Amino acid sequence: MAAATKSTAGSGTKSASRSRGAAKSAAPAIVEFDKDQELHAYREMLQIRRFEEKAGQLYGMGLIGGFCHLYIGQEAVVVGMQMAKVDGDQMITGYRDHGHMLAMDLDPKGVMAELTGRRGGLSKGKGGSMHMFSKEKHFYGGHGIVGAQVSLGTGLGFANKYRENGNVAMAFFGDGASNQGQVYESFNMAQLWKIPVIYVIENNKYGMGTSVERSSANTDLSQRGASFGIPGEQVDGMDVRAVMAASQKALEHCRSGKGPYILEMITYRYRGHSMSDPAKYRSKEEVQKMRTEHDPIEQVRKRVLDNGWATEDELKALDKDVRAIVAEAAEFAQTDPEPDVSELYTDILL
Ligand SMILES: Cc1ncc(C[n+]2csc(CCOP(=O)(O)OP(=O)(O)O)c2C)c(N)n1
Ligand SMILES: [Mg+2]
Repeated sequence: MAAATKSTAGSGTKSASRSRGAAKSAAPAIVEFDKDQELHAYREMLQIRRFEEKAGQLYGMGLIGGFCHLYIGQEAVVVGMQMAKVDGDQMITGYRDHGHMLAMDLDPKGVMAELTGRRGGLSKGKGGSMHMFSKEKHFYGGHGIVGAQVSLGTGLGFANKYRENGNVAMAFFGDGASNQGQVYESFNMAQLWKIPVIYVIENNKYGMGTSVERSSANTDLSQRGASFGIPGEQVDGMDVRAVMAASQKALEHCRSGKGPYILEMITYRYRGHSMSDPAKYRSKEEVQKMRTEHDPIEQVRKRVLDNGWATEDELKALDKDVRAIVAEAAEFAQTDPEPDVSELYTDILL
């Protein structure tokens, strides 16, 4: 039996399938991945990890201005959801957005060049880390205002319903953002109008330097929709299989016209809130424990090797491939020119 059904990530006291409250939905049984799925998940998560490591390096070299929030540790959340969605389903998130963009198939060169403010960046070098979009790939940002994407994501879901296109919007936000007022205005409307939107709460245990326990009266965030009758469940967000299984169930719920769904992904960020965070609010041991016992990529790697689906050498070659893609992106992000001065007054609302 897969370990993922037995434990949630980290040292939290909650279990992935514990039931409480009227709207609590039972977690689906773990779906074992086949070889292709494991290797796909491995590659996608590794690409995000290597991209973020490189972004951290470029930031350290002074090549990235402004904010930069890394997604390292949380990769399974977005990759598991990507594996469950269908074409046309939208994603929208906050400022910790690089992983979502890579999972939505946005060009790593375009993302990295946006971080360094170059003209080949996805927002022509004028948006930076927190502000990138792609209508073509159904990615709607990249938002710096905590919680803003929840209302906007509800609007994306409303558009799906209005257009009868069968798609579902996925609005990602953090444990800190889950205490924002506009989240509940959105919940009310979404349930009232049966809007196809999944509220994905990425509970990485901290909002900046404040732990969930210090900021939230009820730390079972999956139940935040209970008073509206929105079903929700906690998911082991470090296990990509658990994420995919829960996402499939939630997507099916929304697509069949039953309205919104809440998925609380129990996850963890290894790095500070942003690059300027000394992270004094948690111990090194806590971070190390998550890395060694719950790492989303290591879990897949171990299963792949145990099943004999790839050798160490083959995984090394895959890592080399991924590193080459990231190196190319970093090279482009350092050599592409900055935007022309004439761009200063374009793409803005006056
Ligand atoms: C409306 C608003 N209030 C405060 C901030 C400052 N701020 C930026 S990130 C953040 C913490 C959010 O934490 P969480 O939602 O848990 O997301 P995480 O950073 O952990 O991914 C705060 C308070 C902001 N950007 N917008
Ligand atoms: Mg958080």
